Amino acid sequence: ATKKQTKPFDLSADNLQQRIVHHLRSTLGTHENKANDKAWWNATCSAINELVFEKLTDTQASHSKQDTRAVNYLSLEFLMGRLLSNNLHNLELFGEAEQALKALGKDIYQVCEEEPDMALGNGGLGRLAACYIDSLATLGYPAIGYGIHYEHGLFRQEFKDGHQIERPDSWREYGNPWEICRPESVQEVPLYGYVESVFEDDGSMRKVWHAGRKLKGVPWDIPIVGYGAKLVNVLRLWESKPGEAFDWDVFNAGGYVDAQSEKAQAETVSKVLYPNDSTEQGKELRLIQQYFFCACSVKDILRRFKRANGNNWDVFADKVAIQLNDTHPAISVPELMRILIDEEGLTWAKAWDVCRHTFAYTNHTLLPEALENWSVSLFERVLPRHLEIIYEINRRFLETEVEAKWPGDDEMKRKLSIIKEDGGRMVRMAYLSVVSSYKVNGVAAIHTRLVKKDLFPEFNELYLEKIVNVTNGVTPRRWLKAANPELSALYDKTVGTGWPTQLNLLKDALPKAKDKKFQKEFMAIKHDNKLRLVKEIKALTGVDVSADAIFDIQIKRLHEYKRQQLNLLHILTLYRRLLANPELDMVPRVFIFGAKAAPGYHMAKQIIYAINKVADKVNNDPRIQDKLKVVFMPNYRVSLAEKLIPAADVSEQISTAGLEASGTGNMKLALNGALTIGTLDGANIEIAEEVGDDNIFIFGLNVDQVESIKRQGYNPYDYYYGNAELKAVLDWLDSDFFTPGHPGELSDIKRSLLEWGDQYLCLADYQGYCDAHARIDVAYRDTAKWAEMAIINSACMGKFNSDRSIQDYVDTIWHLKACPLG
Ligand code: 26V
Repeated sequence: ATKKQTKPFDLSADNLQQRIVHHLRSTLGTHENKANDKAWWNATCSAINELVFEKLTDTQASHSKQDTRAVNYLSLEFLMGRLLSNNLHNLELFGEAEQALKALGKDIYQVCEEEPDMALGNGGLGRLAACYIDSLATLGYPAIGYGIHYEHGLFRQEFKDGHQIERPDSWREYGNPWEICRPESVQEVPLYGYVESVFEDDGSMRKVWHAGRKLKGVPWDIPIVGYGAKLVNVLRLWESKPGEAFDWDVFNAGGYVDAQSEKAQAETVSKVLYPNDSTEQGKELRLIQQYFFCACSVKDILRRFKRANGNNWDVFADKVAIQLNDTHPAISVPELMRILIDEEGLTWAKAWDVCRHTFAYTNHTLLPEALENWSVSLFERVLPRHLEIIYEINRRFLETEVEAKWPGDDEMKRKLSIIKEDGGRMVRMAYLSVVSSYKVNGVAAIHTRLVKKDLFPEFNELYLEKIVNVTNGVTPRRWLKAANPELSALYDKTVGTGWPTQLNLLKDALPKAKDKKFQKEFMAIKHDNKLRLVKEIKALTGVDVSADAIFDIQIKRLHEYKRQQLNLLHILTLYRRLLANPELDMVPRVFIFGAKAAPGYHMAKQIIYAINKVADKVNNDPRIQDKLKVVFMPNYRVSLAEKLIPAADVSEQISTAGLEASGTGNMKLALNGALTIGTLDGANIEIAEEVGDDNIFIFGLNVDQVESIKRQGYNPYDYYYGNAELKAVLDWLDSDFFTPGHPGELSDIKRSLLEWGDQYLCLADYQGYCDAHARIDVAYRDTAKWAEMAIINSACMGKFNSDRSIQDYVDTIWHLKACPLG
């Protein structure tokens, strides 16, 4: 028998109840008789904060004493979602809080619903950062997350006549109980201006950057409680303000209004999260955002380093690791170089050595349009000194490293140059990141293979061992324990309560996969979760669906490469078959979508519109006897994912092979007992390895086949004319069947799949995809077999615990020592 672990806080429900009431009265100035749910939420958060901040202080004291290497996770995005229920679970106080609130006449789930999502991210990359800071704290590693304190997170999505419209998201309009401002750690950020060369008496030369403007970075700290609360780390988010005294003269000259507009300009920098997650637009404000938060973070890191180590730069990299979450924070490399050389007086060689042992870079995408290239002229205007430094990094890289490896090869120098010369001069941020980092990683095995083979083949030759794989993971605390309490309780009962940290323990349930009683329990939980979702669907969309249907779910950003349009083609195929034969024997299906489109991404918005229009028609067509329903849930976000994922039977992971770097939704869905229909792409491949080929519905072209079909010259018309059903559904989109009186409204989708070349090979994969869905229909009828497969999927997800990912980062990249509180 294992020893009962002690809880982080020995707090009774009674005690917690008193604390909540205390905060309701004294922090919020209200009273039990008149408090609304929002106030109860706020009071509960405050009661929890009291406990958490104590541990935060302890953690910081213990860090500065032990002074071991810490990782600084730099990311433009942290998609945190809600914090209350997560923090309660991590503090192992959820039960007590539930009881306390119940005694006060409140339902904890309803209270948690009051919390706005912290939607400071677009999708996979931002949510990954959130899972990783949870795991870092859980494993007791010293870590800080650095990001931007956006006033507005990702836009709120509404549908109007089926079209997406974007509304501002104001997650902290009336304050946020989790964050604390740290005015004592404000940083100053220079921008624009010019560089002066100052010649010293000894003949040496020094560069001085005279900034044209200064911003102020104000840090807001959010405590990150790991599971079991071994320590409390912090997420530090920077808010931009006008620099000290910068509007003083204008102000004194009676320019109060002008001063206000300068103030507004400065505050614009952290105003809003860019809602694109694939196209680089080269916007000045985005570059300033990146530099602003990198400059604040690097200065913050240096301040802490100096406090402990003075100017002993020899040990810098022993104390500091900086992880670049994609290239977005890559400007922190020339920023650190600038400070070390221009302000600390280090030689170039020494400063470069420091950087090369400090930075590591994670690549999250191979899509060429998502690779960041900044125009040299923009750089020159905004960050003149950084451009000089990048030139010098590039010169030395080409003249020493490239020259040594490929002597006299000018073509190679042109190819690997950090500055792209043809078609407008650009800074290639990915090359800058690879050259400056001591490790570069991809996020799933296949992705890393392609990063080496297709994205950075020469760098991979030049720097052996630099590119490594760390397969993504997700936190089982949020994505199973908190999101699926019933299944969690079943696992507690079956494999013990250690699984939230040791997710491999779920495997102990495998012997029960064929057990009828266990299957019944497992599927009854799924059914309960589906019933809850049925209500949510009704409330959000007005559509009635039955929990007896297969819930087939595709939730992710809307992107042509993720192929929501392929899902739609299959739905149209089923609809057509049903219209031809209303008695068709099929298991009823509900196709559920959740997806936001980048506001400027026309085709993505067209696909949303088409799905909504098809849904209108299908859901109101009595001929098909409810065998088919289509639901597009508006405003997909973390808190909605937490409701959808536990209710899924089928998980759609259908990207064109080679284009989805990893995917993480695929892991969350399988963990909650959904079966994957997917291509051999990203982490799907590793999921298939874990669950076995018989427990996953794989279809379509693999990476090699995609490559070869593209090489041969892909012709979508071959598939169009060669497949009568495919032709019929595509032609259907040209009619006004789904948009009565407005023919052609959905034609762009057909055009993109035929005339515009079907870049993502939907038509090539169409038949395989339909066949895989037919196999699902057959499999679902065998309820025992389906239950067994669902159990196997869930129980085999141990590998995809983000704690495992973080341990991989620690072992291969960061080399940290765990420092749990005593
Ligand atoms: C890219 C860009 C391009 C420039 C404009 C602003 C912007 C903002 C975000 C991004 C990120 C795109 C990369 C991304 O989210 N990749 C996803 O990363 C996940 C975590 O590794 C992975 O599971 C997904 O497969 C991958 O698409």
